[in-house]
Amino acid sequence: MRQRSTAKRALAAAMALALLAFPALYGCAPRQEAAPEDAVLLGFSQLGWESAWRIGNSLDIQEAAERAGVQLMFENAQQKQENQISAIRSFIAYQVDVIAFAPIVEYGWDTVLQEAKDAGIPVLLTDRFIVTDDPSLYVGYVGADFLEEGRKAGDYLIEKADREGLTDLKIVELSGTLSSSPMQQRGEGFRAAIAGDARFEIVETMSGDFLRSKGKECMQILLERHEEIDVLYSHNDAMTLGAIEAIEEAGLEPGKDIIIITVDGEQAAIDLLQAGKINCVVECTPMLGDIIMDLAKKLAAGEEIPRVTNPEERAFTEFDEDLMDIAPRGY
Ligand code: GYE
Repeated sequence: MRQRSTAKRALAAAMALALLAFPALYGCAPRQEAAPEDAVLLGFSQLGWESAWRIGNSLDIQEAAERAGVQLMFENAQQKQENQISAIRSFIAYQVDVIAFAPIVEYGWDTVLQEAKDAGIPVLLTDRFIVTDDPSLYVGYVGADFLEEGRKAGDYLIEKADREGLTDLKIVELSGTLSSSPMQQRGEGFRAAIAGDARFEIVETMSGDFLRSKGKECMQILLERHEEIDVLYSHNDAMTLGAIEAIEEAGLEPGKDIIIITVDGEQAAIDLLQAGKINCVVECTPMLGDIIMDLAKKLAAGEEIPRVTNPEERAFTEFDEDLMDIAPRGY
């Protein structure tokens, strides 16, 4: 680990105070206790606050840092790539031991990541992926396998159609933030699963930016535009919750008139699955904090880490025998 300066400590303390000034954003005030002098200093750039998933992810990272005795500089970019780039630059200026960030979109990181590399600071991608010609710009990725999530969504739909003898299913897709890796890969994995099966047709895809409000707006437009919608495939629960409001306001029954498939697995979606208003929830866990802290410590000690770390994830569906026994989700 590199030498820690007093300036770094002062900044980390100032940032902890800044977090305390906005407790509403976190749901509760994060506790930041004095870390030992040799603690690993981790700069983390979170992309925003768009969903319960994201809030759960931020809280988990802060709590895991405390548990692990890692000193965390946590910056929230309010949904703007340029804010993430500035945050990474400030982490470089303060010579943190490790930088981790959740890239809002796939492209546009090479310059700032080259700066981190030149400064000798390892960068860990968390939650979302980037596209770059130079894979040496980051040391690893920890987060979900979004292609697999999309495939699970498609596999559920095939099972549903097989069991109930359904054909000619018109699908609308609510996609996440344009050019983000979960948006790209959840779409791709789903298409790969249903490819070549004449029972399914995606009639329109619209981006709801992973936001509940936009999910509702998009669904209202889709319901007006299409006479027949049999399936909604939504890239996250927040958009799904908004879309369900639109479906109910249109006098339709979600889960029955329209088959609903969603990704994330936040408590509100599991509740609706149990109530029969959602048919399939593909899990994507935001609880990445402990893995991130473990990897950050290894990187700070100069150890190798795996290139990719995917947490275990499953899908919950209306066909599960243990549907009513799902443990509280915590997000
Ligand atoms: O599915 C969504 C969030 O990047 C996996 O971002 C994450 C996604 C998650 O806004 O709810």
